Amino acid sequence: MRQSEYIELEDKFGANNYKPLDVIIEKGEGVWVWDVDGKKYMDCLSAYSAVNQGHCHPKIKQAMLEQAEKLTLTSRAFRNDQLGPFYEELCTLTGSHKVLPMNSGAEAVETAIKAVRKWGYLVKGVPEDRAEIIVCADNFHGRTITIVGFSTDPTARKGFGPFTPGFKVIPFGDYKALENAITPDTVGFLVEPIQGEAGVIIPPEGYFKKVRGICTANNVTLILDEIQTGLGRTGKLLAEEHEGIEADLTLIGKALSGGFYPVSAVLSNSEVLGVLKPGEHGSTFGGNPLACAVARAALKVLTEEKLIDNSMNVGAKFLSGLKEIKNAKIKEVRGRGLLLAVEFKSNAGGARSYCEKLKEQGLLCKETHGNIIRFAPPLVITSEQVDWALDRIKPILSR
Ligand code: IF1
Repeated sequence: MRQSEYIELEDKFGANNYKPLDVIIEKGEGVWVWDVDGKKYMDCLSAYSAVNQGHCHPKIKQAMLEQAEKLTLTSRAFRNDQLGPFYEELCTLTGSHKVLPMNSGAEAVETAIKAVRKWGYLVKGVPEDRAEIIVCADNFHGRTITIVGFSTDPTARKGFGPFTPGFKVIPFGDYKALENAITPDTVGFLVEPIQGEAGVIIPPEGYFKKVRGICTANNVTLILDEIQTGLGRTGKLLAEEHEGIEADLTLIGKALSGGFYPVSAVLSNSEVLGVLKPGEHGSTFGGNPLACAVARAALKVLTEEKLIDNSMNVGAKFLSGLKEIKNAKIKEVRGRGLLLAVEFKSNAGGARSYCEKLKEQGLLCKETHGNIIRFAPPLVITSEQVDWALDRIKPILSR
């Protein structure tokens, strides 16, 4: 089939909720993907940071195949031999006390909301149905009704109400706003360490240290959504390490499976997740043996192959390369580890046309908010491959 025929099929039979670049990918390996005509591209999006370990990593693939031969799903009505070891390995790696496994990122967010509300009533003593959670403007935490209900993006929320009550929005990066928003009914502050969808927005230095202190002082749980920033993307295992803090609840997903399978998790100190009792929460697929086996292999690859250090080192080189680009239309170049962005001025005519030109040159990138290009290649990218990318990006972004 020709590329246009695949596109026609999608347009004819699929819901129209995406506007992808017109490239039909059929194969991937490491940082590379190939389209149905055999054209090779460097993937600079990594499925929004889900394939940090690179496409079709052989060790994760092996774990998946071996587990699929043996057992895939038991439900949580019975136990399975992968869940306990997965819990232990994940807790040891992240220094957590307890894990609650789910599937998508949005489910991890929903789980955290339920857990901190319950904690608020049982432990903090908030009166029933009064719990409040504070979130940030320009957040992105997923697509469920509750989550889009506290989004500030009109496209994400308009037409989907009525929404779940109990959320309060404050500006990102402003710890005084957090201090002022907290009431005796506040049970949690849900925030991304770096706002991804908003355009790789890095908060002011010291923000999270202040936030941690304010949450502790007011008996408010700090919930860090590390679904995009976690698992090496920013040059640390978790982005919270950049500020030397620890969240009460940490949400991970995406790269927890290296892109093979939807696996997410809520990590916590025992007090918060400890409030959930049998029957109060769950999922048919959450914690299934196939997911656990894949996630165990995905975590092992991250550490064994030193992908987190690579993200830090190669990311710094990528960032300084992008900063060398001279173009009056560029407003800012920023990033941490391999989560990088180039923001164009609002009158620059948008970022989409740059993404189209980069595609012609063999690089797949995605614009966000019209005027920002995000560069987030798999963490297996080598220094030479960064040179290859910069050789192509520089001339195009200089125009
Ligand atoms: C799509 C964005 C990235 C996330 C954070 C939770 C979730 C996400 C911080 C939900 C998901 C995805 C979803 C994807 C696009 C993508 C995205 F541009 F929309 F913001 F990565 F930057 N928390 N982000 O980034 O996880 O339920 O999707 O597993 O197409 O909607 P999910």
